[in-house]
Formats: sequence, structure tokens, C-alpha cells
Amino acid sequence: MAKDITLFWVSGSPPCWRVMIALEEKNLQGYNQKLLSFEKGEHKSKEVMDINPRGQVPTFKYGDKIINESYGACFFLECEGRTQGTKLIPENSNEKAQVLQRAFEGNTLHQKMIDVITYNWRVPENERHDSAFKRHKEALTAELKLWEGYLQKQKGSSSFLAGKNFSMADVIVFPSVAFLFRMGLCEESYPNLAEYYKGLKDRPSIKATWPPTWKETPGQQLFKDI
Ligand SMILES: N[C@@H](CCC(=O)N[C@@H](CS)C(=O)NCC(=O)O)C(=O)O
Repeated sequence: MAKDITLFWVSGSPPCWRVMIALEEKNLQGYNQKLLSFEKGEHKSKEVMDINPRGQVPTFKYGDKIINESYGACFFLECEGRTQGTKLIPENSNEKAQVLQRAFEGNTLHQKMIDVITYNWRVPENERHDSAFKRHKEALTAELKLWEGYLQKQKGSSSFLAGKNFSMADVIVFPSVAFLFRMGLCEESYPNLAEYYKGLKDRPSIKATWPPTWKETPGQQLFKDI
């Protein structure tokens, strides 16, 4: 299966990282991959646009099948590789419901994080309305408190996001959590998320796919007052 897979990705992109963790967990090392540069605009190249007209990453292909959305690619890998590697979606209905719930909530967390980042990076300083920036930050704070609560509830019984085992919820959400800390999220303000982050950052699938640019450059402080 690995030889039929092609992934176009950018270092530090949580959606790309999800797919790469899923590939590792499913023992699909050795897939074809191309690391692109946002700075050089390589995500808008013809090679990518032909497969993904949005010009986004991850751009993912399995044989002649195209599955560009990170959720789609991760779920596809789980469905196709049902018998290999880590089982990312449990059979049991109650456990499955919890994994799907947290995995899809991960999209809300990610979006709220992106709202703050986008505002900060894209809105020129003289066009900024502090109240809008404040609103985005408050929405992210409220979201993060929810996740703190989820982790608090299961403290002592599991170090994963949904149930007792590593699951699709962790594949999807961990990269966003790592991104938050990379961008300065305060460990003291979010101790459960910090513990979750530290507990998973050395997992082999995560270590093997750690964004290469993060190893070379320091993080930022954008989220320090969230
Ligand atoms: N919903 C998509 C989102 C992908 C996405 O937003 N990718 C960003 C990088 S993190 C991107 O390619 N941005 C460049 C652009 O939109 O032009 C997924 O989950 O795969």
C-alpha cells in the first residue's frame, strides 16, 4: 500500500502532520512524499493544483484516488489498513462515539487557533481592531478550557484524548496542541494540555514526523497571553 501513496506536505502544518502520524501508526513508512515550501509558493504549483485545485496541503493520493482533506486521508488510511498497525477507531460503539466526537471537535479547536493566527499575520497593524483580535483570543481561550476539562475528567485513567488507547482523536488533535505550545501557549495556564503534550511528544509516530523546520527554528510567543 505504501508505494501507491503520494503525499505533498509542508513542515509545521497540523493538517499535514495528522496524515503523517496516521501513516506511521498504520506502518506505511516508505510512501512517496514531497516536502513543499509555502514561501516559494510550491503549494500553488501545477503539480499540486492538478490534484488539489485549492492549492492546499495535505495533497494526498492513493493510486488514482485523491483524498486531499486531512480528515478524509486519515479515515481512509484507517479503513483501508484495518488490519495493520494501530487500531485508530475502536469497534465498540461507545468508544467509537467518543473517538469520533473528539476527533471532529478537533476541527473547532484548530479553526479557533487559526482565527487568531490569521488575524495576527494577515491584518496589517494599521487596520487592526483590537476588539476583533480580543474576540478571537477569547474564543480560543474558551475552547482551550473545554479541552482542559476533558483531560481533567479522565486524569489518572488515560493519557489519551478519547478512551484508554491512542486513537484517531489523538492523530487529529495532537498536531494542533503541539502547534499551540510551539506558539507560546503557557503550560501553567493549561496544565492538562501540557501534560498531554509531554506524554505524547516522544511517541514513535509523532517523533518520526516532527516538523523538520521546528527543529531548526525557535517558536513564537503569539499565544502567551491566551
Ligand atoms: N481542511 C483542510 C485544510 C488544509 C489547509 O488549510 N492547509 C493549509 C496549510 S495548514 C494550506 O494549505 N494553506 C494554503 C492555502 O490555503 O493557500 C484539511 O484539513 O486538509
